Amino acid sequence: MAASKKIFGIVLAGGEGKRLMPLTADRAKPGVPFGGGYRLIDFALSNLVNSGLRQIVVLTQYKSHSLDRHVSQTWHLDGLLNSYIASVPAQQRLGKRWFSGSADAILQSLNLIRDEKPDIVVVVGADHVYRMDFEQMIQAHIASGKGATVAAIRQPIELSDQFGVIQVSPDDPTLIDEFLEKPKNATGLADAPHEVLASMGNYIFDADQLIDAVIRDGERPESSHDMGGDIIPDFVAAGNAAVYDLNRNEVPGSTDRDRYYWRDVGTIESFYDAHQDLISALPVFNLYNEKWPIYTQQLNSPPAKFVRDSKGNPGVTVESIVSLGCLISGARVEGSVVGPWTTVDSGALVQQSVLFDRVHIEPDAVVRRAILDKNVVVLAGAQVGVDPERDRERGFTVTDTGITVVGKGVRVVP
Ligand code: ADQ
Repeated sequence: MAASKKIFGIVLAGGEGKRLMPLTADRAKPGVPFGGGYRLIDFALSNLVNSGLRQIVVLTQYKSHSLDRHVSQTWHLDGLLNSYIASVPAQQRLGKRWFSGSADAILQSLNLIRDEKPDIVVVVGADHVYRMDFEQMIQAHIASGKGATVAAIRQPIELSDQFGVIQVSPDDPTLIDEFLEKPKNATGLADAPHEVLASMGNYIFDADQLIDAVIRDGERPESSHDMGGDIIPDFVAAGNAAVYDLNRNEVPGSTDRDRYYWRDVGTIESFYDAHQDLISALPVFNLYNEKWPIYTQQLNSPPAKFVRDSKGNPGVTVESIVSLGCLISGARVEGSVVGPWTTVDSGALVQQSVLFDRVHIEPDAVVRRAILDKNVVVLAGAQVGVDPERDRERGFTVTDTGITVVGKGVRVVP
């Protein structure tokens, strides 16, 4: 860890995640299951812990119960040397109000920073799938001499309105000249007109400067109290913000395919696509990198099992991830991610789908290009994801690209 500097980590986990509905109807976005047994927040926390951080707070507020439970049950460090990961719900320390934005979440949590007196604060979002060594970014931050450093990655220009878009100085490619939060019209990069340099929503600050910035921001009634919308533009206006390109980051054990992988999984489409990235033989994002593990709760569950049904039909699964506790009996699962304790029965077919935990697919059911939340039951002979119009009529969410999403506990009838 950056020699002798004291580092404190803040995970912003209070967003509503409206664009992931109905998956966020009952849980905060960082608590949404991902890739079988993981939750989205596991990626940010694994990156921080693998980077050597040992004092981390997770700021939550919106429907945070299952997220809080996951963090407290899974993410305990050993307690030596004052190591901890603490989930801290909004506490209304500055009056009877919730966090009005991500900067306000930090303002309302300043006591946590002041208690530790860190030199440097790492602030990260909680809803991205990626690997990143923050230690290398901290070194770059210290070398830059700036008060803030923003992690960045190139993205297609048509996605500009979803990201903070960075222009670097022509004289110094590490200095941010302009930062526009989610611009409608962005200018492409000089060497790649169809790309922009997008903020990853991960920042490093000199602790004192972050504290001053959020206090100043709290005094501005016109501010939206947002890290990307207000705090970072402030540092940029003062010529005090550096950029750190993910391309400079070397994560141990990364493959050529997943070295610079980063996905914002804030929409159903991107959430679905990120699952597809996991499952091929040469995955675009490799969960099996033991040098930079992605940690999650260790379930006390039996292994997945694949058996023939009573008619002798085999349970067959290809290009898929199947979690602990699953039973695939005389059914076929293709190109799918199957969460813990899910069953797929005789004659059923599951294709290019994402099943959360404890989903039950009864005999002869068909599930195609669908995301099924926890405890969904697809009754015998029922179909989902096969006829988008019918799925819409039944009240399921169907995206423009034809992905059907079925909310928690729904029984899908034939
Ligand atoms: P968004 O992800 O759209 O853009 P936001 O909705 O503020 O920004 O979410 C950022 C993180 O803060 C998420 O982890 C979210 O859970 C959390 N958060 C949001 N509101 C919060 C609140 N009131 N209290 C606590 N936590 C809260 C951001 C940046 C962009 C950048 C993209 C990258 O603003 O500049 O490009 O991330 O995806």
